[in-house]
Amino acid sequence: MTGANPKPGAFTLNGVACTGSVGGEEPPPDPGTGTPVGINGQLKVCGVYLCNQYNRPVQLRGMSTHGIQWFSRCYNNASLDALAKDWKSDLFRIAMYVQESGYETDPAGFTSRVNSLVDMAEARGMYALIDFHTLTPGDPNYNLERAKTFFASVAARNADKKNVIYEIANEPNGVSWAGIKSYAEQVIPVIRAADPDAVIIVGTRGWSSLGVSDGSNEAEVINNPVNASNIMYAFHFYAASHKDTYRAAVSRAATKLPLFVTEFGTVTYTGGGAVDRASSTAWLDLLDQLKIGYANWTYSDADEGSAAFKPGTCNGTDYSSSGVLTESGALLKSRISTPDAFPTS
Ligand code: IDC
Repeated sequence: MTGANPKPGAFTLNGVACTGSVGGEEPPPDPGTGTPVGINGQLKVCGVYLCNQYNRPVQLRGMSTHGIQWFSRCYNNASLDALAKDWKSDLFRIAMYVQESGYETDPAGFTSRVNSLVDMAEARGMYALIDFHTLTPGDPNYNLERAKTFFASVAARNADKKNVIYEIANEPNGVSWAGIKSYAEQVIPVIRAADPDAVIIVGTRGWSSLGVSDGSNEAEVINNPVNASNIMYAFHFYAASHKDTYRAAVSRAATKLPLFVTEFGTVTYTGGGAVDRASSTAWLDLLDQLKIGYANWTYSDADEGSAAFKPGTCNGTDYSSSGVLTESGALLKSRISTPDAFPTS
């Protein structure tokens, strides 16, 4: 289903190209003509931007799960409905830890859980960011074989979908950029072999700080980029910990590198503490100005300042009223739910 390649049943509604079912195949769930995926279709990298099916830059704004091994109960039809309809989220990041009781303990089970969350996002017209959430150990090469197995499977299974973005290493740490680049150049071809047109996001040195948290900077990536096309680089920040120095690096890097903030928090890098409203607002204003997409940590009821919901929310069915939101959740909902104005020609 692409605008450039109409199929039987294609039609246009409110200026948006749509298709009905394709003969002989199961029709994909109708994401709705006004949804982020319905409007933007298959994404691609153009220059330093993420672009939609009309080759126009788009900024995707959304939320990240907490570790799905711990907060599975937070991801259900009611919570995903709230994210799509009330938050008007463009994006749902699926944080699949590899260690800490994650993927390595049950590869088949976690692969299947990720796929079902991809489907739940697709049914609501949201992009799904599949996050291979490496964290400890920080060298992604430790998980190279697991990454190849996992991505071969999810890329084959989701190849025909338009809503999938792959994030191959959450936060490399204690590893050189050369080591990360080597990992990326081995994992990307595995994804491309199965799903040639999807956007892939590569983590950067120093917990995806473009090297800044390791005393380096974006030059190491600009001077030695990953040898692959249609890729972006991840940048992460925690607003109470990472301020002007980091914002300056992003401002410089954004003129040279396609960046995606696949994770950030309004609090400190521990995931806890108070919301830093001033720094969070400065960051979000900068990302809006640069059209850099983002996913906030976390769409969960974890008992920590970064969580969007108050503890216990996921034991119930109400994800919509203002009373279930934390300060961070209220701030993010107010930012994410504003109109996108995605270009449609
Ligand atoms: C944190 C969680 C916390 C958990 C910890 C260890 O919020 O509940 O105990 O991980 O798994 C990151 C990581 C992300 C961290 C988050 C906050 O990507 O996994 O989540 N953070 O510390 N990078 C910087 C901050």
